[in-house]
Amino acid sequence: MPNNIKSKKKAAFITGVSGQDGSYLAEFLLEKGYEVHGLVRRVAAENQGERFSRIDHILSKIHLHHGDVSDYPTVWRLIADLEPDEVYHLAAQSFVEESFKDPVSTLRININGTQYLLSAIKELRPQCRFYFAATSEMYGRVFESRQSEKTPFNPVSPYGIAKLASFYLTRMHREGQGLFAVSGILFNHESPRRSTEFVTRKITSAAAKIKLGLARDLRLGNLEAKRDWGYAPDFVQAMWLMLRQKTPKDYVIGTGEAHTVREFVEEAFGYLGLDWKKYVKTDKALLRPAEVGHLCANARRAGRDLGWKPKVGFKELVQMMVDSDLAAVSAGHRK
Ligand code: GDR
Repeated sequence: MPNNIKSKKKAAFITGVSGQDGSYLAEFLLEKGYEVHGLVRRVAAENQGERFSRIDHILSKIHLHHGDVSDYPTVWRLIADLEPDEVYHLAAQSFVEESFKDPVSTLRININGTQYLLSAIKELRPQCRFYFAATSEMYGRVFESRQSEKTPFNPVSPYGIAKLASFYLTRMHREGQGLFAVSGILFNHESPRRSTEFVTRKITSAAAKIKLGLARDLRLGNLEAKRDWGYAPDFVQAMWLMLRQKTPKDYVIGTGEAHTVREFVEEAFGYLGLDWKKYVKTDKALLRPAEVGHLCANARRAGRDLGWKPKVGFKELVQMMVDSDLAAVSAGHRK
């Protein structure tokens, strides 16, 4: 298309498009008729096979841009060139455990990128709507058993602290600079596309391997941590709905049902007819220096304003992930 003829489609720009949420969001926006642009790190571009596995099937339909969200000239140029109508800022160092090992990179990536995007939007494209991927990890050692938009924050990891800084930067640009900039405070959300460093997929992929005789045990850290686990595709719909509102606001997104890691294990192994106690071993090396013990969403505001509610519940989610891993492991083993 010649440069001077602009597509009439709405343009969305997703940072972190090759991740779990980015891939589901890109699919969702394509279905809604958007022109979808995604930012991927150069390292991701170099290992295309594995890193693009989640977006392989839509690569011909989306526009990929290579660069780093913590590089200001790249961010500036992309906002100037793409003139997006909506920006979904999902790119992050998203593994909480890693943030204890490398807090400096976590702070740099998870804070700077947000400020760069907001600055560029403010200068070049102030009508653009901005979504920031905030997190329940910001509640940390919780002050209430169910966390809503009104619950005070109390983060205990470098990851949670960095996300909270970005949450406030987003709010500052909304309240002080007049941008349509909102944060979704998303509780844990999983799927067969989750990477295996996170506990849910670590459990389902190990259970599948044990079932097929390809692994003997599974080492885990804290089994008593409670999380509110939802299904990622339900959550990306909420991101889009937040940008449809008349008044920009932050929203908590979660199912309102919490389970321990132990319950997740029981459900996954039980579904395969395995007694988890024979296979799961706890390993002190996997405990976190500071743990968030109990997270459970109060997503009433999202229900009321966005009409959002989760479609997939806990059991269905676990079983779907186990089924997917069982199929993948058997296919890989047959090759
Ligand atoms: P979380 O997800 O830290 O909640 O952040 P994760 O799956 O890593 O941990 C959940 C809970 O399980 C406990 N746990 C283990 N975790 C991992 N990864 N590996 C283990 O072996 C293990 N054993 C027990 C953890 O201690 C923790 O309590 C996720 C990420 O997606 C964030 O980016 C996101 O912001 C939040 O969810 C909402």
